Amino acid sequence: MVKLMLALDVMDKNKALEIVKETSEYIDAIKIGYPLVLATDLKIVKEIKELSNKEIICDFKVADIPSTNEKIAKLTLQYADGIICHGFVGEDSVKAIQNIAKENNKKVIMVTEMSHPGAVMFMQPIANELAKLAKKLGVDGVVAPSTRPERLKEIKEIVGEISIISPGIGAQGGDLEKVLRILSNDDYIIVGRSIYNSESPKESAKMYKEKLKNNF
Ligand code: FNU
Repeated sequence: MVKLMLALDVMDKNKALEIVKETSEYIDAIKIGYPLVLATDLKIVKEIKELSNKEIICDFKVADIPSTNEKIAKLTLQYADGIICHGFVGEDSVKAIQNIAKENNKKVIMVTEMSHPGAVMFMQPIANELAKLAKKLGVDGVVAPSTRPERLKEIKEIVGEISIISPGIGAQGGDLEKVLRILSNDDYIIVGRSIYNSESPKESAKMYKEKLKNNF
């Protein structure tokens, strides 16, 4: 079954913990990014891991020189199960993160093409090359857009067995039915606002989980 990753981009600690408790029976993984970590601190990752016992991925889109990437990965992977990085900075920068992740048995997920409209400007033209790099380096996952199913399909064909983590369902308007025809077991959809901003995050998470179970 395709897995459900909750993007927990709220900026209040209690709200974050509440949403995790409410939705945990329906979600498979939690993605924590800058909004929540900057509003609180990195230890929120540890707290949410202990509370939920779910896979926790830090979406820090790390994009620096190898030695700085290494420091960021070390700090993040003390608590998180995986980290998202950019590939456009080059092979050495990604490898630096992979080295830290391997030592700790953690995941590295690389962005190929982003889901927002602006990604067509600079990212889309190089996204297939990034997908090839992801495959060559043997990363544990790639981010590819649910907002452009035809691109999602192309990137999936390039990366083969590597898991896809796909944002864009819900608030960004991605078509879940189309996306589920492309994704396979062990891939993930990422859903944020349409769960945490809904009247009942629990019901919304449940609805997504059921759609994934029934393959729509
Ligand atoms: P929602 N995200 C994204 N597109 O949306 N990491 C990308 O290409 C990408 C991401 C994240 O729209 C975004 O930052 F690489 O509220 C947010 O955390 O469902 C989540 O995926 C989507 O949230």
